[in-house]
This record gives sequence, structure tokens and C-alpha cells, in this order.
Amino acid sequence: MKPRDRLRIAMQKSGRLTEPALELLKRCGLTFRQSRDKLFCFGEGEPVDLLLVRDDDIPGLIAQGVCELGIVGRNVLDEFRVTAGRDSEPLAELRPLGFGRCRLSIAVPQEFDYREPAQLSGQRIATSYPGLLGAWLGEHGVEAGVVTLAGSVEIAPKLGTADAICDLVQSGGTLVANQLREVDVLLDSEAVLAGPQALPADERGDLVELLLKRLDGVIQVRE
Ligand code: PRT
Ligand code: ZN
Repeated sequence: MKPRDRLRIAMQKSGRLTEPALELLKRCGLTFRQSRDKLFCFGEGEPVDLLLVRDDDIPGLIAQGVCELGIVGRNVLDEFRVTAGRDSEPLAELRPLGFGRCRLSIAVPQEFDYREPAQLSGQRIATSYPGLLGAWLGEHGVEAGVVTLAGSVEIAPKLGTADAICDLVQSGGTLVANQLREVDVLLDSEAVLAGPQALPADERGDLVELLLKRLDGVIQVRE
């Protein structure tokens, strides 16, 4: 790929992380001219541009070198890290960002008397995170069926397509509404700044260093 002298940051186009991510970048002194299609935003002060994409695409875009940094949930970053092939560029969590907090948890129907992971043996578990769930089941020596769903995971037990679920939980309201109970936490998540393990050895690497310094200042003030 041709070297670039401007830095690219990928972030969610429209969703829970969009507003807080834009706010954080603004506080780091970055402002953007919004383009009409809103996929690419040109940075006005520093040579830093934004790519507005689906959150699921962010780790792959960093791994391919399309952008240097991404703001994404740890849940999405770690799922990519668990499932990416060995040839894929290894990614790093550079900073936790303190917003978008949630947990990736196992939840079971209210009547399931859950005490330990071993009880999931032979059960079907619906999730959008087959990599992280598979790793957790492996750690606990549990062999279960993993049913991968893109969305609406919480209704799978009611539909009879799964016995339990592994999904993101924040307030717990969605679980209650579906007569489910959170019983084990696989991952504590929040938005993170993701990047490649090895930063580019050119101006873009220097820009990342500058941005990290500003970010640390902003996060310190907020704490
Ligand atoms: O379109 P795109 O693919 O970009 O968006 P998306 O729909 O995949 O993502 P979005 O905007 O829903 O979430 C983006 C990120 O926000 C996630 O990857 C998490 O890192 C973080 N986050 C924080 C959450 C939640 N809280 C959350 N509560 N993501 C999803 N939820 C969902 C959860 O899946 C469940 O359906 O909200 C429901 C549970 O919420 P409670 O409050 O009822 O427990
Ligand atoms: Zn998504």
C-alpha cells in the first residue's frame, strides 16, 4: 500500500459510540469537515481524517492498513483478535476510553438453575461472539453448541433455537424483558482506541504519539 502522510481514524458511523467518540476527538483538538456522504471526514487542523463505518468493520480496516487507529468496543476488537487468521496483522488495545461500558455475559432462562459453566455442556448457546464464547467454553472444558446469530440473540431461548445466550448486557433490562438471567461474565467491555501492534515508522507514527499524549491529558482531566 502507498504510504500516506495523513493519519486515518475509523469510528462508528451511527450508533452508541458515535457521539462520545466525536466528543473525545474534539477534546483532543481534532475537528473535521463533514463530507456529504459522511463516510470520510477531512481533518481541518491536524492531518488526521475520519472514516465512518460499521463498528464490526473497524478491526479489519486497521489490520488491512486502511486506517491506523480505530475507536471500537473491546468486545468487537477481542472477537476479531480471537478469530483473525495468523496471517492477519496483530492488533493492540492502545487505550481504554471510559465510555460504552457493557459486559459480554452468559444468560439463561429464569428457570435454569445455573451454578457453574459445566452445566452448559451439551446445551445450545446463541451469540454474535462465537470466537470469545468458544474460547471461554474451551477454558472451562465445556463442549456446547454455539449458534451464531447476527442480532436478536435474546429471543433465541423463547424461539426454542437455543438454551442459553452469550450477549452484551448494560442495564440488564433486555434480559429481564426476555425472562433471562445473567449468570457469568466473559468480558468487561468499553470503547477502546485500537491500533496495529507496530505503529508506522513515519509521520503517522509521530501523529499517533501526539494523539495518545493529548488523549492521556483529556482522560486524566475527566477522571
Ligand atoms: O451499525 P453498527 O454495526 O455500527 O452498530 P451495532 O448495532 O453493532 O452497535 P451498537 O451501536 O449497538 O453498539 C456499539 C458498541 O456499544 C458495542 O459493540 C458495545 O461495545 C457498546 N455497548 C454498550 C453496547 C451496549 N452497551 C448495549 N447495551 N452494545 C449493545 N448493547 C445492546 C445489547 O446487545 C443488548 O441487545 O443493548 C442490549 C442490552 O442493553 P441493556 O441495557 O438492556 O442491558
Ligand atoms: Zn455492529
